[in-house]
Amino acid sequence: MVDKLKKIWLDGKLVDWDDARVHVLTHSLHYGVAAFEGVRCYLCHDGRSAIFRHKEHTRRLFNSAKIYLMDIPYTPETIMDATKEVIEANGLKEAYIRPIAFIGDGVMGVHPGSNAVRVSVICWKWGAYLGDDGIAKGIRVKTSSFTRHHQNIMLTKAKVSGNYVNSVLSKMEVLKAGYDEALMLDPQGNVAEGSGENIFFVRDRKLFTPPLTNVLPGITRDTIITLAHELGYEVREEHFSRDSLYLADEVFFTGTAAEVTPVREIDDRVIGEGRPGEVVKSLQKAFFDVVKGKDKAHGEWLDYLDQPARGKVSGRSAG
Ligand code: PPE
Repeated sequence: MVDKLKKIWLDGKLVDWDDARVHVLTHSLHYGVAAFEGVRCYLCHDGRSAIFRHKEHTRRLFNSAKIYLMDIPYTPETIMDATKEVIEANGLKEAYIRPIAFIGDGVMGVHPGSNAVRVSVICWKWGAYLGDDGIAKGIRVKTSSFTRHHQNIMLTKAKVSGNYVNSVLSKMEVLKAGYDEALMLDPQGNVAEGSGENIFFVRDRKLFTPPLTNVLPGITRDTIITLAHELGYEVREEHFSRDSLYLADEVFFTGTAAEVTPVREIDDRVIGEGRPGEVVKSLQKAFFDVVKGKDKAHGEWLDYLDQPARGKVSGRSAG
C-alpha cells in the first residue's frame, strides 16, 4: 500500500492528496496512452536531498510523449520544479516520484481527438522494490511464458502505461509460481529485460546487456555502463539467449525502483556461487555512493532539492 501523503501536483498546481481524482472517461484509462516516469530522490551523506538524473528522466518523459504525439502543455523545467515542489510539500527527504502525462476525458474511441493532455506529479515512499533481502542476497527469477515487445508492435523507447500490460502478465505469472521477478524474452527468443528492469550478466569480468532494440533505454542501465567503464570493466551491448544467463558468473537487474538487484537463481539454475558476486557488489557500491552524493565524481547527475532547477533540458531525441 502506498502511504497517503499530503499533496499531489495535478494540472499545474498542488492539490490535496484525496482531491487528485480523474473522470472515469479519462481516455488513457481506456486505451493505455499515458507517458510516465519513475524517478528517485535520495537523502545524501551531507543531509541534503538530491533527485537522481532528473534531467534525463524529464527528457525521457517528453520523448515518450513525443512518440505518442502528445503535446505536454508545460515546459520540462516546469515539470522539474513541480517534482521538487511536491517532494517538499510532503516533507520527504527520500522519495520515489511518478510524473505522468495522460489524455483526459472528452471524446471516446481509439483516436484521442483533441482531449486535453493532463499532467500529474506524485511522490511516495518506496523502499527496495525487490526487497532489502533481494538487494543484499539476490533474487530468484523465472523466464516468463509471455514474449516481450516487438519494436513494431509497442514502441519501447516510450515509457507508456500500455507497454506494462505485458509486464503485469509476466509478473503475475512468476509470482504465482513462487519466484521474485520475471525474465522476458523478445520475439526472436533473445533476452530482453525484466518486467520493470534492464538486465546484465557478467562472465569472466566482462559485462553483457541487450542492445536498445526493443527494451526500455534505462537510465540506471546507462548509469551502470558508465560506472562499469570507470571501474575498468568491459561492457558489451549484444543479443544473447537465456542459457548465457544460466552459465554466467553473475546476473543483475537495474532500474530506478529496483536499483541494482543481484539475481541468484534463474529457472532453478543457481547463478555463479548463488550469492552476489564481486562485480555486482562493486557496482552496487559505486551506484549508491553516486546517488547519495558520497562520490562527488558525478555531481552533474544530482539535482539537489535546495537548489533551483538546473539549466534547460536539452534535446529531446536521445533515448
Ligand atoms: N525496463 C522496464 C520495462 C522498466 O519498467 C524499467 C523501469 C527499466 C527497464 C529501467 O529503467 P530506469 O528506471 O530508467 O533505469 N521501471 C520503473 C517502474 C517500475 C514499476 O513497477 O512501476 C522504475 O524502475 O521506476
